[in-house]
Amino acid sequence: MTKTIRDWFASYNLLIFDEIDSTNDEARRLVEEGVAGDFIVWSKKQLKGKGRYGRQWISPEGNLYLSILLAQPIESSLAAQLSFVTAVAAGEALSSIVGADRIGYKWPNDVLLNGKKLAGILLESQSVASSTVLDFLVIGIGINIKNFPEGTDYPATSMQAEGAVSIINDQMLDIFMQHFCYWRKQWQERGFELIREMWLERAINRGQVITVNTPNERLSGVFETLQADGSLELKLAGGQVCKIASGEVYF
Ligand code: BT5
Repeated sequence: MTKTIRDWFASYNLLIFDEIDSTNDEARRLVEEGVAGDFIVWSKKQLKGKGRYGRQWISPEGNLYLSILLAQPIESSLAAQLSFVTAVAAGEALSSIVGADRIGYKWPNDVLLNGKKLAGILLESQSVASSTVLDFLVIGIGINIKNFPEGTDYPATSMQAEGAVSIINDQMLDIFMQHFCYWRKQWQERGFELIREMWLERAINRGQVITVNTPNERLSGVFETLQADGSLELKLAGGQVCKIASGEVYF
């Protein structure tokens, strides 16, 4: 393991691994071991990369696997917004490489390239029971640069497969982190509305009928908008408006 500090984000320590089980798990372990302040765990590959709901994130060498540990206490109600800050940062970073019209967002946490899943985001946090403030937040992001898995529920892709062949892992890290720092600052200074608008501009299938599997039920309706707390607003056939906090979208 080596440790460096990049000049463009001097406030983050960068911890680099050749391989690790999961960068999110390593970030959490490092906090438990007493590492203080914001830091980044970057690994060339993951042996047990994680998606949401205990799913697997397939993580061979050649892609970007990164977790950002934010150490400042944050209101739990604001944490979901950071998932969208991260998606917008990734979307803007990727747009600067592949062109803006090829990038889309799929609620809640996917960045798409040419309509296929290129990147996923996983937020994990810890708080004292009953507290509304999180002790820390881990923002994990995986971006497929060279490889992508076949046969996933939602079609996947990589930058290389879509023709962006010249980018390499550490360039992508640089570009993503520059955008993350910028959009995090925008969010801190101006609030969520700008991020929400940026996300909605590239949200795919807005205004169309979509199906959402929530932990309790399966709902179909028109994808109306993204609410201020990050939930999806769906208008059902009978006109009833539903607010969905977590789930899986199908088109
Ligand atoms: C996500 O979950 O999309 C969040 C993925 C977060 C990964 C990062 S990598 C760095 C950090 N460390 C970790 O351990 N995780 C984070 P979800 O929405 O649940 O999507 C998971 C689903 O996407 C899987 O069930 C597969 O169908 C599909 N999938 C798995 N690996 C993929 C990949 N490399 N590219 C595209 N789709 C993939």
